[in-house]
Amino acid sequence: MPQSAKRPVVIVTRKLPDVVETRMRELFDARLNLDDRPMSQADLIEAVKTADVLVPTVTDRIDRAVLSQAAPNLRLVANFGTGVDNIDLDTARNRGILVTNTPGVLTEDTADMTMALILAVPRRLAEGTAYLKDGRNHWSGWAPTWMLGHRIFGKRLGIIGMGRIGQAVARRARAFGLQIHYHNRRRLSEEIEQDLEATYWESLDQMLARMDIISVNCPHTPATYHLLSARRLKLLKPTSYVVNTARGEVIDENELARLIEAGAIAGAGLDVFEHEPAVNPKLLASDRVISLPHMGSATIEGRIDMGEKVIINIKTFLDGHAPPDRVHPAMF
Ligand code: 8YV
Repeated sequence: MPQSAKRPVVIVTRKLPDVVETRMRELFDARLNLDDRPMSQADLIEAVKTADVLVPTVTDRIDRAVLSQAAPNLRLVANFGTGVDNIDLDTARNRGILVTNTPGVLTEDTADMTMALILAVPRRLAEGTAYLKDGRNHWSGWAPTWMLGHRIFGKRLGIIGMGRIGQAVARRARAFGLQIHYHNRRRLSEEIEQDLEATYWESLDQMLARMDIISVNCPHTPATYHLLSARRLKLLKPTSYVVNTARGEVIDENELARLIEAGAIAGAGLDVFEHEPAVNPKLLASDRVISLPHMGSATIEGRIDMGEKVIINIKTFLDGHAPPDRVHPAMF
């Protein structure tokens, strides 16, 4: 029998960096998506009928309808990404399908992007560059009261979700002179709090009412869906900014857009949206919002590291060991 016939079938839903695809081809019967056409739900159902391992991304909805069609040979869903809100984890667990993700390798890149937005929105970077690029404008030169933004040094940053990425944001923000505040399901150890000079708020409501900048860094789970609800967004100061590099679903996006338009929130830096790839037109139209197309982990290095993690998870699993990044650690 040719070697490829015995090799496990690994279906990868999107185009990955060449070096990752090459390695996958060496190790597995890798079915790649070289033209990067996003898969439909029907394509995903076909894939789970054939695959031993599925490698989806945030753009694939691996829901109950898909997982319930999986053939018994599908034993692992090795997500290319840290967030696993694209996967119905309960159905996967009930069907004995292991799910892994790629934590850790995109922490610094995502924190950099968060910090970039924390700087860019109050200092109006997008407006400045758009002004110069627009041929209809004739810049007459520097003026003392033009393009004024707000200082971030000394302001209060409230981080929602103080996991790896939240803490990496806190480290950067301290270097820029921001005061670090946070809300998290669990309070951090005293040692980490002291190290980050971070103040814990058990009450998210109370924290929101007192911050100058809010950064969303928690995962999207049923418990965090619309955590920043219409009611909570109204607690923010009119001078405050909201930055989100986590998941759009954590914020009531319509209400955020409405409050920015009404001047009840000063602006936002958003890398993620509630109904991606759709973006609320009010947000796109606003000068006070910087919108990015989900670029938080978009570095060549990061995407190669993510691919490497996916390969390690698949390989250890196929070799009969517990893959390192099990979403349900007890499952193996
Ligand atoms: C990834 C992300 O690029 O890993 C995550 O959770 O949000 C992104 O940075 C994307 O999810 C890949 O599937």
